[in-house]
Amino acid sequence: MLNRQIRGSSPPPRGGDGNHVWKLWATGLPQLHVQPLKQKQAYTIGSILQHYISLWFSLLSPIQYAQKNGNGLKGLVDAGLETLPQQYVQPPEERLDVSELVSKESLPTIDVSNWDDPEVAKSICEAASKWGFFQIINHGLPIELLESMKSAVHGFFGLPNEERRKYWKGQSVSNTVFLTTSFSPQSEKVLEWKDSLNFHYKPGDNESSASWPPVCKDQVLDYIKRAEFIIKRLLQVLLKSLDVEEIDKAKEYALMGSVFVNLNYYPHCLNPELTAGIGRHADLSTITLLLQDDIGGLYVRAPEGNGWIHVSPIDGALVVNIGDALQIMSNDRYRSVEHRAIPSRSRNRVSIPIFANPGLDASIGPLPEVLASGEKPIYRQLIYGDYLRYYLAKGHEGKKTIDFAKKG
Ligand SMILES: O=C(O)CCC(=O)C(=O)O
Repeated sequence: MLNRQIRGSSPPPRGGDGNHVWKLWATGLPQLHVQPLKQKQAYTIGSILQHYISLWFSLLSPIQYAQKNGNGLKGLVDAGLETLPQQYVQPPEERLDVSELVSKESLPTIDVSNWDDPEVAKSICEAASKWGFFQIINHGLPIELLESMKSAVHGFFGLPNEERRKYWKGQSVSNTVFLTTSFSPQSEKVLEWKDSLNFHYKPGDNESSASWPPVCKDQVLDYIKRAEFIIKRLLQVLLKSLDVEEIDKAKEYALMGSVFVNLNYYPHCLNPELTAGIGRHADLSTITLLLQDDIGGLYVRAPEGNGWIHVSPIDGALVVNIGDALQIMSNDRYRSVEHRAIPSRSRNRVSIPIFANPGLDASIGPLPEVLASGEKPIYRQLIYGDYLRYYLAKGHEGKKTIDFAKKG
């Protein structure tokens, strides 16, 4: 059977009388399935209008159900899908091909229990240059904190549709949190199998969190504040090796003046091999600190060739990756590397990236310290907010985005 009735806990607001059956036509045209006007019902303008409003809602595609009504992919999956909607089927060239998996290599895992150890600094900088990605252990964040963050994500996405919908992008009750689905649904040809609750945190701002969802607010705030220390230490180490001895206030703003935290939720998927939880992309941050659960599914482009390396979950570890902003500032000494995530067939995967970004009005470009010896700048000077706007206006497209910042 292709169709299943959408039976989310609470249908979106509509003009019907509650008797309507909502049908989901999973892969093709939506199926018409509307209650006829009741026999004894008087044909008032209101009832006729109501009938046509119901007709309109019954034509909803899965995408409208997920997006326009703010139920998200979570709502759509909960409603009971039996096939993968066509809109989520990636073209063959964008599916993860198992023959491209590189199993003999794995990302470096770095023990950072002593940040002042020159060997630790060396490993971090080498990993940032060669791989663009690495995992850190013994970073000081207790396992209970990491577990409580993962539970907080499940807590939020476990809320009924109408509770989650309060934060839906464009109508969120908070100025600094919004819920969204896929990445850039209005400009993507194929949708990504993911919902995400996105937080914008300004370091030092304790007020905006008052409007954050109560079910996860305390955990997110606590986590960001404690993770900030690790981000700072990583940036100090990475910048020192670029001959930047001190990170003053202006540099700090250019490195981490705006912080985004995403609670990513990848519902289980009937055909993970056909879809992408998140498509090939590189981050636009300076660095990203990612907490993933034990399910796995994150793949990183191998340093050589076209292969992909699976980032095996390590209990208590955090994944670190370099973003485009630091690749630009370091004039390619550090690499922002393509990565993607594939959902699980049987479990709902969560991940929590913290993106440390330059301030939106910060001017970024290759650092003077890097160019001091006469090295030619590969990138121009640009306002970070312009890069962000450019990046967000399109679907994911691998490493192409950084060309925007290249010198003409
Ligand atoms: O979920 C993951 O493992 C990766 C998430 C990611 O790449 C992102 O949110 O940009």
